[in-house]
Amino acid sequence: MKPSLLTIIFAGLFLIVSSCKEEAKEQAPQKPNIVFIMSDDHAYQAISAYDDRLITTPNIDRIAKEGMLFTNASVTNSICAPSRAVILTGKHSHMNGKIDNISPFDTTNVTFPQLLQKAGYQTAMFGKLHFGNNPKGFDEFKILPGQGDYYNPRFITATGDTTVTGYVTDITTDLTLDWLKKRRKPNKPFMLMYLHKAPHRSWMPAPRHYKEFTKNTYPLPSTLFDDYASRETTAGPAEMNILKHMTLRYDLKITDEVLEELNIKEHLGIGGLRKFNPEQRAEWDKVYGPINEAFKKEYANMNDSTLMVWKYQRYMQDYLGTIAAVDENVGRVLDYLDQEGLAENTLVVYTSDQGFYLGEHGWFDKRFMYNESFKTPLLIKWPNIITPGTTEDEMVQNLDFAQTFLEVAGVTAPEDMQGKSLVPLLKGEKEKWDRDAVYYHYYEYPAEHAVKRHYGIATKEYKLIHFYYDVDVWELYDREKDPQELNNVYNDPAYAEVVSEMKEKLTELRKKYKDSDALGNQYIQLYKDKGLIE
Ligand code: SGN
Ligand code: CA
Repeated sequence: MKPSLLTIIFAGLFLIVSSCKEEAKEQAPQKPNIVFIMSDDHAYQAISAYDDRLITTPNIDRIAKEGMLFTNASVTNSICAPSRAVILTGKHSHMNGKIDNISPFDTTNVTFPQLLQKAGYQTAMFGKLHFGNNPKGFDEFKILPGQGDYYNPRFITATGDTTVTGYVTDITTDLTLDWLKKRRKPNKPFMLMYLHKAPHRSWMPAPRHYKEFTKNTYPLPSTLFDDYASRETTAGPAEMNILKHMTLRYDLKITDEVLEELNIKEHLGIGGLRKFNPEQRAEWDKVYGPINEAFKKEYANMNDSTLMVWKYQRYMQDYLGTIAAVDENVGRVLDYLDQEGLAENTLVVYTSDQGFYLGEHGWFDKRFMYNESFKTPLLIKWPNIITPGTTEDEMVQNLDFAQTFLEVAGVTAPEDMQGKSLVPLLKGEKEKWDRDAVYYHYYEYPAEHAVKRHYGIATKEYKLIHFYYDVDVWELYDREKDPQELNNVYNDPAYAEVVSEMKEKLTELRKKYKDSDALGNQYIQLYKDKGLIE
């Protein structure tokens, strides 16, 4: 049957109208892009926007200059994979099941990238995830297996593994920029997770930073020689003291030959050095060879105190050296967003999976609810929404990211997410923010670094912690009078009322977040079932 003239006219009109609609759709303001940058173990003390005594990080600082610096951001469980699970699910560890680095992530959890992908976002992840399984809800991912390697790292992708020669921080950025340049479709919003391995142990800087950083001497933290008084059974037994537990070989790069000559025996392997190719090793030897020679000469004259200081300096040189590359590479990504005109409609976050001890209390590592590992850096820029250069001191947590990103994308968050969208704070609407306390629970014990299981509550003024399992110890800190948390005042009669108020608040918070002793015991049972404890 031949179409009538009228049908042809109607069909033509329909085409014109629908193509206009298409055009209108293309021109409609696009939803904001989200770039989530996270490093591994990056202490706020090593970001100059927070503290410029150790290092200058001009590129990371740009995010605060153009946006907001959070001075009271914390994590709910200060360890890698659990923090990532909290971020992706918007649920506390006891609810998403990822309580430690050991148990696998339960992939039946709903994560915010899955919801954004469903809502039309392009999604990509590059760098360290540390879940033992692949992320869901990503159009593309290239992730490091487990902790990954600093040099010549292998990446897992949806289509197989690939190993790239070079330095992990540079490579993670190359992969990220490659996706932004070549596979991102300009007509859709995107959510990118750009996740650095650095500055995780064993702190291997890029060759271009060897010389500069190994020359430096850093100010000693005032609590480097903490004797753990009033915290004898909690902080005391932790195995993360720089003098006692940081190794010369694996951590501080003293070679087997030197250790043998000095008759020092250590259990930890050679770590990142094993991945060097001969050229990389030669470059490393040029700078670290003389350090080894000097140590060989000085060692005989060292006592505990001078060895502690030497170790601290060596630790800082390498730890901060790795951050120099992170900062440069963050700059590359920010520059790209600026150059492409993307920055204007992109929310950029810089954070770490948790804080870290840079010699405070004599420590490295994290895990405790004490300040340096509980607090995490958080800087966010979002042009036209955040007033540039704002400092925000409200108590926010990594628990809040999922709901924040969903609100930014105009997606309704599932009811069972436990955080709070930060959007009101980003908009400067502080009156809409009513949180006065945050909750914390750490589980990975008995394990490396021997930090006991504990949960607690923090308000701006106080912190109450309960250590359990093989101890039953309560601690209370007056955060205003004792910001370094050196005096546990739990048994001080002057604080009796505070203790009882804080305990009441803690009970309420545990109820609100659905945590309990029964659940804590189930997670202990899990260790028994796995044969990790008797
Ligand atoms: C490794 C490190 C620990 C560190 C954990 C967890 N030891 O096991 O020092 O606490 O990772 O870090 S190492 O000898 O292997 O370097 S996390 O950031 O992944 O949670
Ligand atoms: Ca970490």
